[in-house]
Amino acid sequence: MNTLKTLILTALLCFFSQMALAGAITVNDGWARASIGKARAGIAYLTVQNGGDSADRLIDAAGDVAHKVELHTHIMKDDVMMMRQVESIEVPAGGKAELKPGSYHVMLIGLKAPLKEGESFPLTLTFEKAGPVRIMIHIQKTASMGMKHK
Ligand SMILES: [Cu+2]
Repeated sequence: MNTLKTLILTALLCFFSQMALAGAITVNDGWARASIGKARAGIAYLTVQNGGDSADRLIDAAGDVAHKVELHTHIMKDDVMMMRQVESIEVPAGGKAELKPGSYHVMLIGLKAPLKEGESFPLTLTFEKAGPVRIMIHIQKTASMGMKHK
C-alpha cells in the first residue's frame, strides 16, 4: 500500500515538474516590420520570459513565412554594425531574453510573400528544456529605416 502511494506520488511529481518546466517559458511581444517593396528578408523580434529557476536556451526558430529562419545577433565590427548567426540565445533563470532592434533577432531569409502591415504569421521557437513554443508575429508599419539588412 505504502509502495503504491509512493509510486503514485512520484509519478505525479514528475508530471507536475515537467509541466512547470514547459510553463516556465513565455513568449511575448512578437513583432516584425512590414517589408518594403521586394525585400527578400525580414526580421522578427520578441521577448522571452523565464519564470523558472533554471536557465533555458532558445535553440531554434522555424516558420513557413520564409525559406530559411535563423537566430541572429548584431555585433559591432570596426564601427560597422554587422549580423551574425548564433547557435542559441540564453534565457536566464527568472529573467528574460529580448530580441530587439540592434540586438538578437529572428532572421527571415527568402520571404515567401511580403510582410504586410496588420497581418501576422506563426513562428515556432524551440527551447532546449521547454521544447517548442508556437507564437504569432504581428506585422507593424515600416519605421523610417534605422538599420539596413540585405
Ligand atoms: Cu539578421
